[in-house]
Amino acid sequence: MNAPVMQGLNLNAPSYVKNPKLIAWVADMAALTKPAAIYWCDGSEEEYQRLCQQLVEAGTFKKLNPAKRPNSFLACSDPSDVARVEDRTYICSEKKENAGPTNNWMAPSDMRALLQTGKDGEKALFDGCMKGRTMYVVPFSMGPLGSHIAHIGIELSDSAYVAVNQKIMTRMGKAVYDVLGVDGAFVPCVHTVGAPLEAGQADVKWPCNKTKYIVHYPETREIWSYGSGYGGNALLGKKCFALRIASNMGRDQGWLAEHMLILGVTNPQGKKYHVAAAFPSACGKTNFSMLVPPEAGFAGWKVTTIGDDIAWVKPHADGKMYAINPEAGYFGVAPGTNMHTNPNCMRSLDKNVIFTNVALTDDGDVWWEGMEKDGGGLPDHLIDWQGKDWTPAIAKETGAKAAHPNSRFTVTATNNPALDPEWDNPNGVAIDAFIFGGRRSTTVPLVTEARTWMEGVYMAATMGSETTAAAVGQMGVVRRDPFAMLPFCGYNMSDYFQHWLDMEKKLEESGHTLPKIYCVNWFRKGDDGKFVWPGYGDNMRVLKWMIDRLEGTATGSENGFGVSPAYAEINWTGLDFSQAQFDSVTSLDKGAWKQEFALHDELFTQLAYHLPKELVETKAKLEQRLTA
Ligand code: SAT
Ligand code: MN
Repeated sequence: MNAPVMQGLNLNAPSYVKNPKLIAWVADMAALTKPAAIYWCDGSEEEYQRLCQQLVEAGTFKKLNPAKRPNSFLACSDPSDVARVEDRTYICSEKKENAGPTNNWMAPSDMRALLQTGKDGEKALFDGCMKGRTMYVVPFSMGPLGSHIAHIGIELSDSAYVAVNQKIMTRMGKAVYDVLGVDGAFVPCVHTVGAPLEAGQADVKWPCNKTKYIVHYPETREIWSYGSGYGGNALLGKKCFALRIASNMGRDQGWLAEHMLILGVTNPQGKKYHVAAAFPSACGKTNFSMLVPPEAGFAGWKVTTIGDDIAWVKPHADGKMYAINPEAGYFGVAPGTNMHTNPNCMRSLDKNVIFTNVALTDDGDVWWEGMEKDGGGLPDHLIDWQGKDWTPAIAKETGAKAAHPNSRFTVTATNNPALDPEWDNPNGVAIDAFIFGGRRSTTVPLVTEARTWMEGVYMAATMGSETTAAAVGQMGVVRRDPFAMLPFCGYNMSDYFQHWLDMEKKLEESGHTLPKIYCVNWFRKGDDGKFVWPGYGDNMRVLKWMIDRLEGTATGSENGFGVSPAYAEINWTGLDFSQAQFDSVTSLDKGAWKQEFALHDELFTQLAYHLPKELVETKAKLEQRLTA
């Protein structure tokens, strides 16, 4: 062990950590945050068990009944710390215009004064923020270790909950240091729950702070997160690194970091395709990525998961675009998940799971809304996610949810029975199509193929979606969510559009085949307010039509917006879905589209700085076709 002693604190760096820059940074951060101890995670199974046990003793974790849910735990957060905090999330680029109008911005010098250095006698937020706690040094690789598409991060966190979740969500551990070597690059990520413990002060089971800052410095590729212990605010490899920082890397280096699942679909002849699909948080990406094709009519078809949330896509010398899933686990929404909506996911959750904010059953298992559809009905009694008694009668009277609507499971990808054999391939998988989808009760049809890359980018750029519980704020209002990246694009959104447009030229010039682009909407509602399209496994019918298009066996018909399937082109075997129902999910209503284009105008006005003029020209053409 090399053990520089600083301010009475032993840095304790293991001998296998050979990167002087990393060691110096950890020393600096320890001097700033003043933890009681530093612990270097090695990523071993033994360590995972030990930290989980520690979390049980601290009251953060409850161990679930091993007969029902082996090696699994439930964490219930502070009721104020249950989702990403978009209004507290900052992109601190040197110039405000480089963060763009869709991101919160503060000058890096001002932010550093606030977080690190202090100003005018005010103490910096990170100064002493880890007092009384252990600083965990968490080394992780986003992407298969050593893959040319992967990148390394080191997270310093005073939360053991973060350390164990990172073990599941990333390739975390000792081996990362071999890849890093003496002079390798890493993205430094500092996280604190912002709840220092004074001597003798008892801890709470979910420490956090009312004040929250989720901060990114794109130029120096740094992440600083203060005050939250939850999901995307605290597991910094995910949205902070793999999307906000990586989107900046992608722009500079000519690749794409996207909020996309990746799946493989194999036809009965054994030919396999790969698609990457973008949907906003809590709109069914995990379900789609684990889809089970309908039994009737789809014998021999197989869908396999490469990733459920994030894709890094890089052009390759063989003329194709290759995608990897930078993550190694799933942090998925629990409510609504059941044997009908996602059987593969339910099977993934049999063992070795961390649940956050779901309900506890009387026999020490977990429960969430939607599970009643698996035959058991509603349980007579539960402890809800806030620790209160829950019964069907209470729920009826007060509307109380047993599980928080954004409650989550953390589980390793290898638990997934539908895991694609190539999911860990360092070279990634070749992408044949991109899909973009929002949650729209009206207007946007079930499926449309873009005629051109340009029109595909337009569809993605103007995507809208009704908001969900994944972010703090009002639910169910339509907001524009370009590329499902609104909360995750780490630079000016219009420059991001330009990057997508530039990809076409760059790829064509270098002899690449461009993936096709599709726009989907599973969420159209009828006059009765109910979803018309059955969704889930039946989405296979739409996926198959896309494959037919790729293979050139479906003609489709032009609908002004792009190319859409004729009723007869969809395989309806086993599903009773009439032409009239089909018309109601595919119809284009001129009046609704007039209003829709007015909203596109609003978006374009907001994004006027650097907005590619081709998008405005495309809008004029589409508007002419759709509303004339
Ligand atoms: O909280 S996370 O960002 O990890 C999940 C999500 O909102 O998609
Ligand atoms: Mn997501």
